[in-house]
Amino acid sequence: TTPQPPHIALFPGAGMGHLMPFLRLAAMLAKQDSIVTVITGQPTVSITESDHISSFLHHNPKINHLELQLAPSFQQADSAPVDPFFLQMHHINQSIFLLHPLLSSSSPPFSAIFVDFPLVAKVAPIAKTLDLPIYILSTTSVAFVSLMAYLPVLTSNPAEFNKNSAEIKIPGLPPMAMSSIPPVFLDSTLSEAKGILMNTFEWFQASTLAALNKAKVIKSLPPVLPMGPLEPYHLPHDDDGDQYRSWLENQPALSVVYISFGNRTAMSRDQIKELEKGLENTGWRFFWVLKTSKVDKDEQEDAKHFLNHSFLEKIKDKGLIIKGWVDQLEILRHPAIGGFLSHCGWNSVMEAALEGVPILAWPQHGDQRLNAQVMEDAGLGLWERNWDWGPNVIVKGEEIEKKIVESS
Ligand code: BUP
Repeated sequence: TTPQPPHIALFPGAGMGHLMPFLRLAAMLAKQDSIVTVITGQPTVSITESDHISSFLHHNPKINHLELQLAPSFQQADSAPVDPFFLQMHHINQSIFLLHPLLSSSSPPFSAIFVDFPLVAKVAPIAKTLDLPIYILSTTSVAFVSLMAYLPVLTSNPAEFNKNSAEIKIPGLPPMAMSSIPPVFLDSTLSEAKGILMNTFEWFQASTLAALNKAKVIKSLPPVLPMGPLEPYHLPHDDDGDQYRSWLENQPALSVVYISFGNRTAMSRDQIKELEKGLENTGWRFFWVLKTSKVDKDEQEDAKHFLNHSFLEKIKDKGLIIKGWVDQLEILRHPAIGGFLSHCGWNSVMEAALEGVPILAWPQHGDQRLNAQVMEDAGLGLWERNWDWGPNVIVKGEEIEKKIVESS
């Protein structure tokens, strides 16, 4: 008898930055003749996520889909405004009791489950009762995984951990500013997994990888396996992209700066004005993916209402501003693109590395500052450390202009 192919469950958390690497891995596994089932929390936060899931499944009919219907009893802990994507991670975790019946009733039975790291703590006990090996697919850099692994060690040792000190030292990483440590995701359950699959490649983060795998950070960590950049899948073009495709076709080689801060970073009106000024003064051509709210459902106004009329007049053929989803990888791959002003979401860093596009980093929160440092250390670009985000922090147009010119 021929052996049964393995049946792999893939379980991403919330946001496109988490969904995309899981779907890339799903497509890679399906090509290797595994049976693949993607599990998603429903409803999703953004329209982009639900549209993308539908389109992906439509064009990959061999891949199965299970929906984890989020429990209606879920209550938000307090009424303070919370990032809707973090809230969704919490919501999925609160509804995790629904996962057991989904996993246990599958035919053929599952051979392994690959989960997003914010979900591991809750999925691990369920996987254990089903005797199902659990792996993490990391959506971030090895440096950030090191931090996640090491922080519980630090915090459990008050002699070493002093919140007032400016720096912490983690094996395999340069000393790190205390301020770069994000307060979320800090859970020691990474060691529950059989392996941590990384969307990275060996030399991009060689010393950090070596430190982790030689147990220099913590002893109980499973193998950390670089397998990136994850191979992109292709979905047929939709007509929405025709405008920017033909615009790109008309630009000289390496003449355009691509500007995007990911799918969940909204820019304030004041900061938009400064970025306009900076771009106008550089004289560079640019392709700007503009987001003014965290979740696409909340985007209402047309881009032009946010932008200065004279700016739009002046940049006319030199700049393109798109509000809405674009095919970022296709853009980075285009010969007209010469640079990338990026928030350094990890997928974006890997996509730029894959396509050889230099980055000017403008990270905001979470893992992005650490990713920016990794990106700069690997020689892929520059990070201006003083640039920040927030209601009271505005990076001036002159500074943006100076750095774009300097990094080009
Ligand atoms: Br915006 C945008 N088109 O218009 P990151 C993003 N992407 O293809 P983030 C598009 O989404 P989190 C768009 O190529 C990358 O694969 C992009 O992931 C793609 O950042 C992904 O770069 C975005 O990790 O993710 O969105 O901040 O914070 O959820 O990790």
